[in-house]
Amino acid sequence: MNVRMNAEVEQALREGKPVVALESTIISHGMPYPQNVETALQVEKIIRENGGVPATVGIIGGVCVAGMTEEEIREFGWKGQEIPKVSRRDLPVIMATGSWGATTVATTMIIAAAAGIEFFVTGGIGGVHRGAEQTFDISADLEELGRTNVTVICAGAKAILDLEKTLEVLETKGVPVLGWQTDELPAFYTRTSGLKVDHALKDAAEAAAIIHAKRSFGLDGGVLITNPIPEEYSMDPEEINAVIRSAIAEMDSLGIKGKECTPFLLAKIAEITGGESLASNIRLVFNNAKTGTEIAKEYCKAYGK
Ligand code: PSU
Ligand code: MN
Repeated sequence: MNVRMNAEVEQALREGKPVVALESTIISHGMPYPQNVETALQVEKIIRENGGVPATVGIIGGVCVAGMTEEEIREFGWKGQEIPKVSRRDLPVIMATGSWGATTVATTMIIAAAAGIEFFVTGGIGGVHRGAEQTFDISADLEELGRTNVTVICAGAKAILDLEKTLEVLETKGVPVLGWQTDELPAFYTRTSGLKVDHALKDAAEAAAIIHAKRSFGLDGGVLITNPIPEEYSMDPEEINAVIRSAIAEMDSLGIKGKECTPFLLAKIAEITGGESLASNIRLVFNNAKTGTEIAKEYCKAYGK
C-alpha cells in the first residue's frame, strides 16, 4: 500500500526511533471545533516532548497519509463531519474517488501497519454496542484489532458500549487486553468498569516484552493497552452512566443507526454534561500520549534496530 509519510516520520522509522500514530476521526467526529484542533496539535507536542515522533493519520485526496501537516490537521478540525468517516469497508471508495477521509481506529491501524508504525495512541476504541444482539452493531475496530499488527493505547472503551461483550469479542479474536498498572478495564470517563483485563502491566519494559513476544512468534493482530484516566479528571460513574442512558434513548428515538451512532453519542454526551465530558476526554488523550510514547521508546530501545 502506498502511504505518504513526511520526512521526519520516514527518517525515524528508518532509524528505529519511536513513532506514534494518531487517528483523525477523533478530530473530525469525536470532538467539536476548535477544541479538536487544539487537542490534536497538543497531543503531537506531548509525543515530541516525551521523545517520540507523532504521525497523525488521515486520507488526503485519496492518498493515505501518516504524518499530516499542521494545515491538514486544522482543515480536518474545521470541516469536521463534512469529511467522511472511513472504516475498512469505505477505504477503496475513498481512495478511488480521491476524497478526503477521517480514519477510525480500524483504518488508522491499517495505514500505520502499512507504514511500519507499531504504536497508535487514541482516546477510546469502538466495540460492541449495547443491544448488538438485535442490531448486530459491532465496531470494525474489533475486527482490525484481531488481524492488524499495531499496538493501540487507549483509555478503554466508553460505557456507550457493552463492555462485557466487547471483552468477549476481543478474546475470540485473540487480542491481549492489558491494563496500564491496573487489573481493571477502565471505562474511558471513569477508571473502573467492574471488569478485569487479561494482565496488569507493571511498566513499559513489560509492555514492550509482551508486544515483542507476539510479533516475534508471528501471532498476527493488535495489542490493546488500556490506560485509566487520571483520577483528577475522571467523572462520577453514576452521573456519566445516567447521561449515557439518556443519550442512547434519544439516539434510538431519532432512529440513528450505523456509523452515525458513535459521533452522535459523543456529541450528545458533551452537550448534556456542558463540556465536562469533553474536558475529561481531552485529558485522557494527553495521558495516553504520554504512556504510549513511553512504551514506544522502551520497545525501540529493547527491540529496535
Ligand atoms: N470512541 C471515542 N471517541 C472516538 C471514537 C470512538 O471515545 O472518537 C471514534 C474512533 O475513531 C473509533 C470510531 O474508531 O469512533 C468507532 O466508530 P464505530 O463505533 O462506528 O465503529
Ligand atoms: Mn457500528
